[in-house]
Amino acid sequence: MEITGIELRRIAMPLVAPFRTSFGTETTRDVLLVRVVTPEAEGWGECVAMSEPLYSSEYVDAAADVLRRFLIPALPRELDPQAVGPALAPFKGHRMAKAALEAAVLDASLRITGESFARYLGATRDRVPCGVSVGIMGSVAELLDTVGAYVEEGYVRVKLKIGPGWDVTPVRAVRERFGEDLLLQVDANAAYTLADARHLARLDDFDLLLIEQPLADDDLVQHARLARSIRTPICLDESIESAAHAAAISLGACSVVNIKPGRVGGYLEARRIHDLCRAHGVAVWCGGMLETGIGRAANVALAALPGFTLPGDTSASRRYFHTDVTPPFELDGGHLDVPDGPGLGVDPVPDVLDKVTTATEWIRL
Ligand code: SMG
Ligand code: MG
Repeated sequence: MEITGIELRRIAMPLVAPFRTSFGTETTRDVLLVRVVTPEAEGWGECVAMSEPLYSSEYVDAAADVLRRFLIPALPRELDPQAVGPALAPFKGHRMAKAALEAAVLDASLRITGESFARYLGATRDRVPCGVSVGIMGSVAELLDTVGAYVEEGYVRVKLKIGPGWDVTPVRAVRERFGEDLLLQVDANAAYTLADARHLARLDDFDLLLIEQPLADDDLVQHARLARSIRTPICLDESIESAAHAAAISLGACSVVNIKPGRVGGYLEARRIHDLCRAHGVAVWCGGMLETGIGRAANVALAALPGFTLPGDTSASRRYFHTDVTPPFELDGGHLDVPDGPGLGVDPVPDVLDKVTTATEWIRL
């Protein structure tokens, strides 16, 4: 099956509430969608790059540029998901852009064969338990209200974004209010240095599941040192961009890995990291990048693999958007159902998609 063309579509998705992390505040999700068209089916991929290079070096304009200039021209015309990674490998980095293109090819291909993402990836469950990621707030009172509402909705695990000046106090307040049974973890998005080790050790009192990415992306050796001086397990996010990086586990730099398909260059590499971690008895969970229903469908499929033993940042559509571009993912007893239709198993709603579209570009192959 030949690919006839590829559409790059930019959409602007206002968030239900601003999402503040240690590196910035998102109010509208600026998303690049990739649509791969063949005579028999089309497939969608969502690029998780943010509008500014603050989470990682990637950003949406750069992703669109590298796709049109290098990645799409190098893509084999024959629709073959396994061939995408090797064809794009000569181009360094740009993993989020590569992941979106590979996902769109994979979706088109699976829609033709009738297989779901979940089945193709090796999922063993038809629903996945969901956590929620809670941004930095203006006050502890506001944080407690927000967390309370999510707990009420049924989320089985809460992750608090932390940073210098917003760490021990909010974590203690949430632990005291919601008790020992709440599964609780924190994410620093690389906001600390090893000089903060004693301060971070104060979080050991709160029985956290893990602390995610406390130090800089390239501080693998420092993470290994930190791991020896705090009891809270360290989970890496930004640091792990490939299965090769996941070998950081053997350095003692982390004992848990957050797998985000965009960050690692695609769902196939994400599955390789899952397999590697599983073979070493390392827990993994599926991260989130404020995806629309398109990226969420694929993430939920990935999260249904057997090694994903911790709840992921795979929240319901309404946690992010008033109107999602697909029919909404809804929480049911703290879980999301894994789509089982061909490919992603969900389709964008054309009217909604058109309303949020800010630009489209058609690249004929
Ligand atoms: O998709 O629910 C979500 C967001 C989860 O906290 C989340 N993502 O570092 O893990 C992370 C952040 C990255 C995105 S922040 C804008
Ligand atoms: Mg993170």
